This record gives sequence, C-alpha cells and structure tokens, in this order.
Amino acid sequence: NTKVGNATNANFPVDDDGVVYHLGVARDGLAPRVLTVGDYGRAEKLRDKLLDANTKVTTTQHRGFHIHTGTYKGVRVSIVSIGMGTPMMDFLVREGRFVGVGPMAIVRYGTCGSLRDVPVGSLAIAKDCVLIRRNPDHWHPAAAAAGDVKPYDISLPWEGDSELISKLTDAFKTEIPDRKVIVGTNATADSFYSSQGRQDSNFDDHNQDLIDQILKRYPEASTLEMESFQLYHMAARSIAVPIKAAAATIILANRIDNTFLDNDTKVKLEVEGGRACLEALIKIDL
Ligand code: R1P
Ligand code: URA
Repeated sequence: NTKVGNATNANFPVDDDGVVYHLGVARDGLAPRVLTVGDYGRAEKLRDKLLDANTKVTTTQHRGFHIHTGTYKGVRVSIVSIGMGTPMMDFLVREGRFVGVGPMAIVRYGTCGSLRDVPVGSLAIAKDCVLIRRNPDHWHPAAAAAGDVKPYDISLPWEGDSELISKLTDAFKTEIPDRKVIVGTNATADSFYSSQGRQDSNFDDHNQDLIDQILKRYPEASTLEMESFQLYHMAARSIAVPIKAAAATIILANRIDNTFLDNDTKVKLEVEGGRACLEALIKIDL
C-alpha cells in the first residue's frame, strides 16, 4: 500500500517523491498502455491470469486505485481498477497522464446495460460517448415554478480513437468468436439509477421517458454505464501528449427485456474480454 507524503501544490498535489495524490504512484508508475476496469476483483483476475509470470507489481492506494503493472506477451502494461463514476476516471486520466511517459493508450473494459435487444453476455464497443446528467435545478422550487429546466441533460458525443477501436473490435471477434459484438454510442450516466432511466418509487426522479429521449436524439445509443464518456472526452482534450482511448463492455443488463447476466458467464467474459483488450493495447502504435 503506497503512502503519499506531504503534497506541496494545491493546484496539482504531488509529494516530494513526485507521487500524485490519488493514484499513489510517481513518474513511470503507470505503463503507457493501460487497461482500466471498475471492479477490483476483475483487475486482480486479469493480472493473475493474463500478465506474464514474474513481471507483476501491484500498488494500492487509500483512495481505492489498484495498479497492477507487468508485461503481456513481453509488452509493459498496467491494469488499473478505479471503482465507479466519472470522477474516478478523471483521476486516472489526469494523474495517469502526469506520471505516464510519452504517448499513452487507455482501454476501459466494464459492464453495462443495453438499450438494444441483444442477449445479455453480448459485448459492446463504444464508437463514441454522450454524458447523461441529472440537473437538480429541475426540482428546485425557484426553477420548478418557471417549469423550464429539464430533469436530465444529454450532451453532445465525443469519439474514441478510431484505430484503437478498430483493433479492439478485431480482437473481440478473434478472441471470443461465439459472442455477439455490437458497436454503437455509449451513454455514460451520473447514476446507476435515475440517469439510466431506472424506476425507483422511493425517489422523485422524473425519468419515465429518459431512455426514449436518449434513443430519439441518438438512435445508435447502445449502452448505459458510468465512466467511458470521461475517458473519451479527457483523452480528446489531452493537448500536451496524446492519449488514445477505447472502451468496451460486457452487456450485463438488457434494459428492454429486463434480463441480467449470470455470474459464471460474467467471470468467463471478464477474462476472455480482458485478453482481447490487452491484445488491442499491445498492437496499437504509440
Ligand atoms: C455499476 O454497477 C458499475 O458497473 C459498470 C458501471 O460503469 C459502473 O461503474 O462498470 P464496471 O463494470 O467497470 O464497474
Ligand atoms: N453498469 C451500469 O452502469 N448499468 C447497468 O445497467 C449495468 C452495469
């Protein structure tokens, strides 16, 4: 477990050893090729099953970032679990860029809900991402009286790196030929619940028609999850040194027929898909 010493700069906190405040590593503490997942167990599984023996180093940090660095087929990679939500992805991309050396490629491999009627256990690749944000002003008495603030904002799309996305699509087709792979628009939400159109009678969410609104504006919307938009947007705005980004997901929840994937298949797809992500990462030119 790494310990960050006294940080000296409020704008971008780094300690005397150059260790960044949240990721807990210093320069080159992250490989230029990064596979990021939400779940800590998924990252450990991928490290144990896929990284070359005797190359693995793990750092964990009190904010929950676990970084496993080693080689895959002889190429240095990091597998990083970040937990959930766009702020965690923001930490990874910003602090990862600060400690990373040279151009980078980052692939996210997560789970999602599907807006298309495909079987759970299919795989999805995001060609671009939009952000769905709950706007609390909608419920505020001062705005509610005027009645003109929509409860959810749907952003414009940001694209991933087309070459990395194409390598990822090829790798999924090669590594997991028996699974359906769809490519479309991802909608990244600021909640698993209201901003993904889930109905919850305990709360006043005004989201009955949210999924219809997303599909009306973006007919290619395919998946709902909670991080990929931040990766695509921040990678596209990395103006000093390039970051190539791509994102794929296991379809865990079918939001049309309300089915949910069993755990055994999920575990199998985590490893098979993780291998596909690493294949794409080692094939991309940086
Ligand atoms: C919600 O259960 C979490 O699962 C998805 C969502 O984006 C959210 O983080 O991602 P992971 O499977 O990567 O955790
Ligand atoms: N992750 C999400 O964010 N949403 C889902 O429906 C499934 C996984």
